[in-house]
Amino acid sequence: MTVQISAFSWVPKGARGLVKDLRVRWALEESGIAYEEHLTLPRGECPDEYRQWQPFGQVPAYRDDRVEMFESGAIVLHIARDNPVLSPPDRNGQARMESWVFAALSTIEPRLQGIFLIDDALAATPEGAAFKTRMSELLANRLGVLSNCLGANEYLLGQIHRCGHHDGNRAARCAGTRPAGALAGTDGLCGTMRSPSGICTGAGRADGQLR
Ligand SMILES: N[C@@H](CCC(=O)N[C@@H](CS)C(=O)NCC(=O)O)C(=O)O
Repeated sequence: MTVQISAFSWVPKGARGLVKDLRVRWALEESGIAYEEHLTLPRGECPDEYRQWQPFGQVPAYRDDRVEMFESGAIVLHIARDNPVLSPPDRNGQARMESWVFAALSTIEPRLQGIFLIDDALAATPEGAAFKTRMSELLANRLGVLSNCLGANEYLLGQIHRCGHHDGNRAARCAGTRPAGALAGTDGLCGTMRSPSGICTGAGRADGQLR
């Protein structure tokens, strides 16, 4: 069967290009794996049968002829498994790649979410502004470490092993548009941000989602 991924049939303007099916599209595009979209509706509007596939009613969900699964990180690791474009051939390299995927999801992303979720009304209060500033500092620290690890290299691991780099790019992109100053001192990430091909190498349809 052709690989299927779920996506929302409609996304508000501010969220376009940030929806997490992008991670899966990116891995598939880089691997040259054809896929089709299963479109669904967000939150309470999603049909019950979709929850059999994604219990929280979120996107993305994924299926191929061997597995049916959800959670973007798990899906990306599944795609990367046995795939020399995304995963190093040796066990240690694979372990490093997996480490970066988890770092993206559990070390970097929560810092970003703290800023992303605070709404404008709360951010306008002194407490909200202080919280946002603190979260921006914490995010800048994480992005600084990521930038140091990236150095002058295009990828965190080797030349073509791109898993784990994705969320660094995403975090950098979001940080660039939302928490002012979070990218200070992260030259490597800024360079990647400036280069469209660096953000979305070979990902035609994923690039489409960015618009
Ligand atoms: N941890 C999940 C998070 C998925 C997620 O937050 N998806 C968002 C879109 S970016 C969503 O479906 N939001 C609607 C909702 O939570 O009801 C993953 O990485 O797959």
